[in-house]
Amino acid sequence: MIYDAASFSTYRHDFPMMAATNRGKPLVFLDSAASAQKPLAVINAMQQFYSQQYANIHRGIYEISESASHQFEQTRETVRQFIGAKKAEEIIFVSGTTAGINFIANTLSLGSDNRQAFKAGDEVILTEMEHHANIVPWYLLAKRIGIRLRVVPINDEGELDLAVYQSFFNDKTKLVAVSHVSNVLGTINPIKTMAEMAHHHNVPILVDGAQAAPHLPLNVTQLDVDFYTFSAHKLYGPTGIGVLYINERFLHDLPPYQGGGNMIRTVSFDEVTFAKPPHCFEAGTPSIASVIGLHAAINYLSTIGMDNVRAHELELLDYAETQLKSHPEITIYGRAKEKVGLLSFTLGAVHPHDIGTILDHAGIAVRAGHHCAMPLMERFKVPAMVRIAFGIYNNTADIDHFFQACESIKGMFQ
Ligand code: ALA
Repeated sequence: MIYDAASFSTYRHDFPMMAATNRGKPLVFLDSAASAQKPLAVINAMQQFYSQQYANIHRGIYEISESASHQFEQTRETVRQFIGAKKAEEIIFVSGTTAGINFIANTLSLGSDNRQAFKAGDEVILTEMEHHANIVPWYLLAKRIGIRLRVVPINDEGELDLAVYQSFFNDKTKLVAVSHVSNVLGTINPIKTMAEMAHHHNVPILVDGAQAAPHLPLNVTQLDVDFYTFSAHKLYGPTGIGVLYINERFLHDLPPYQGGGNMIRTVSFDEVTFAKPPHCFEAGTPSIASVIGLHAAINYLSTIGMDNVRAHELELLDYAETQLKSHPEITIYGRAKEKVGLLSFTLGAVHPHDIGTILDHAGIAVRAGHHCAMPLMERFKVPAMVRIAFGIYNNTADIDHFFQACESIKGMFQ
């Protein structure tokens, strides 16, 4: 299907929240990077599962449990296709991106038969544009074990300095952990190139895909990454569920992350033997209905086509950037050549929280604050920014509402 703006606009009607109000005004939702709204397809799939098909999985020997297990495992296969993984067992269900990154930080910090545990002096390469979810787990390891964090700087456009990245590799480098897309700048990082450079030095790469999976066609095999993680709730799916892709070259090499039911073969007080991946990494009853909801979200997006999602968001970004020309008082942070559809900004000397509050009263939902990226705020020497972020339901009228509200903000503070 080739992108066509007019037919794309009908997707907005699939989202009941597009008819909601905010502070008594029609909702203008420009905060999809925080969490996306849900289409009826997702809401109905979860409601149907809970009301007609609900049972625990991988345990029951009755029909509805077998059917729930089947749907759960079918979702694994659907995720595999969606992200271009080679095998379904490379897909691990976790509670979200944060859990996926903590999973890798914790399992790599333990050793295995074939791999040394992280030790004092080992280095992990991060970047200046990371979300706290891809900083704090490594900071905790730095405090606990004494690993060293190397931070790749960005230029004023919000692009990584790859020469510095290249220069960081040495025999102490144990991992690269980088976001695919910055949640603040919208920059799309050159993951394939970064993975090639890391692998040249025999270093694995973990990618935080939270802000990429909802916006870009993905192929983890082509990107040749070792670990890739994202959340369902930004992908028009439910909260509390996400995906951790573990490349098969690591699948049998990581120790179990959490112990419990569902991840074992045999248990005695003297010895435990474990299930094969992916099940050995999924202890306890998972968020089954959320996995069903994720399945519906991916089916929904696949019907639209991720190329079309990308085309739509680029069109909105282009429209917003054209409007910006008549708003010189708005400073945009993040002018990378490759971006997704979001804009972070400040407006004159008005505090971003004031802007967020005024927009809120106009019915417009945006994020204002440090965006869980305090080092990036420091890099741009601002305490906070306002961010507008587009989803498949947004249209140019939403952007017009936003700029009209900016006019009134200017009026108030002049
Ligand atoms: N990480 C999400 C955001 O950027 C919550 O808003």
